[in-house]
Amino acid sequence: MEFKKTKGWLDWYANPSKPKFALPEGSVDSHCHVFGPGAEFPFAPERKYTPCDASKQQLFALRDHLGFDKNVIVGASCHGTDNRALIDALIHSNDKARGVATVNRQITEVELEKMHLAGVRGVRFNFLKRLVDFTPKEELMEITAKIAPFGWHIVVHFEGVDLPELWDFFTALPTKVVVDHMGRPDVSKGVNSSEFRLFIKLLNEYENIWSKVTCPERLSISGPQALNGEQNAYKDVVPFGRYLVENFSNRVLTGTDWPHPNLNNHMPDDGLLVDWIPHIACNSELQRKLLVDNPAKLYWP
Ligand code: 0GY
Repeated sequence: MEFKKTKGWLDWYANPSKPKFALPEGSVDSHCHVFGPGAEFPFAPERKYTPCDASKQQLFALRDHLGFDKNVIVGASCHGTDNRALIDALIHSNDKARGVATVNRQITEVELEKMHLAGVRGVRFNFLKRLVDFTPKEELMEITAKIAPFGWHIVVHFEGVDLPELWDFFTALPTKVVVDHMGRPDVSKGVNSSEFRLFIKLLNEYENIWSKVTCPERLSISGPQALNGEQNAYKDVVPFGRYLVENFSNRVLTGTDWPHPNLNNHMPDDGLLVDWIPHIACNSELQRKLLVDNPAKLYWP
């Protein structure tokens, strides 16, 4: 099937730089996606955007170029609850990828078992209206009850402003819960804003809740340019990432978010994203936890 990309779609960066930061051995890119290819794995009819293709081979080549050892592939919303592209990438990864799937209440134990064998270790609940249609909380709780016996976790994706209304739901989840992109704060409000403080309170009060320290390119207002003559890109997101890495060092993950769906002002050089990591994890112990030990606990125990 031929797909026409969403108007204004930005394709992933073709020739990323080689990072200056040498990732520790065994590092995991804990948030990335595959898109199709559409001709082989068609995008879902209910999708809210149509991306460019981004195949498993291209993802694995990026992994090797940047110096990662493994990937955690998150089923992208353009595939809806069709996990075939994700499973295909997992089973061709030579045990170097684990997955986070999207499922609905019809999912059966047999299907979950097959997914587990392929390397799926979690499901994602997406609360962004521009990405998915609304799913009732009781359906999400039914899914939770089905996946919990497999030892899977739940990845939640929401905007920072929506945390107050989602608080009761998140804190009732019995599994480990991994929050995407630091809870997507509005970085212009600063780390001391009531919005980000509420997210910190969530992590302080619930030890089963983890955070991905990801997507500076998405959250940044200052952008990829060097600021004030200094060399680090996405500098305005650093205080958020550093706070989480230093205060919750055993419950943070990071990753590229390649192929970066729905960015509309620039497409990041993935090499620069790797070079952002030592600004949020400032010593080798924090770097090892963020990149190696923590993902190993969740995905390769
Ligand atoms: C991300 C962010 C986005 C998209 C998705 O599944 C998705 O389509 O997650 C977004 O548009 O902000 O995590 O890749």
